[in-house]
Amino acid sequence: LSQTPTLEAAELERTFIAIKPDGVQRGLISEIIHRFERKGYKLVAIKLLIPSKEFAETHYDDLRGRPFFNGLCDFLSSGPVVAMVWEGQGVIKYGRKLIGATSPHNSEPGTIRGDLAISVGRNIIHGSDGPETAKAEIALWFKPEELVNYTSNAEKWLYEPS
Ligand code: IDP
Ligand code: MG
Repeated sequence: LSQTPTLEAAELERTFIAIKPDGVQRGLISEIIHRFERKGYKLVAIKLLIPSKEFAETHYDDLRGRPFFNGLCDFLSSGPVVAMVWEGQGVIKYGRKLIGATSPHNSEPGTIRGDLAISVGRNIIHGSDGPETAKAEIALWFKPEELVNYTSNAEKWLYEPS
């Protein structure tokens, strides 16, 4: 088994994805994971946890002061969340495409929110919105040793040799 990565280090981009309590309660965990997995992205970390209100406030720190902030943080801490890190070329930006627009009303059919959600406050999934937030959110939700480094056997079929 080759452990030589097909991707250049700079292309091994990682993003933080979370299935919110509504997605978990509605039985959409496997549906959501399936969409990232079949695209070709590699799962490098996953855990189920109930975040505290304070933790939710830290996660959504940039939204402090917005009218929906308190309700949003109450909601994120209201039940189990599936926290994940996914890796692949362009996964931060394309992960947001798979997710769809913030409001499911504006999400295209074929996207996770477009296919599976209706209201903005119950839009089932979170995804980092850029490289800086991805880095910060991965560090907030995971200890370094929880990130599993391995070469996926599929990589040589997903990427051209560099
Ligand atoms: P994003 O999840 O698409 O990145 P953000 O603007 O970062 O969207 O907002 C974080 C979350 O806050 C959204 O996913 C949504 O659940 C919630 N939210 C955003 N705007 C509103 C709103 O106008 N009303 C209620 N909830 C909102
Ligand atoms: Mg956001």
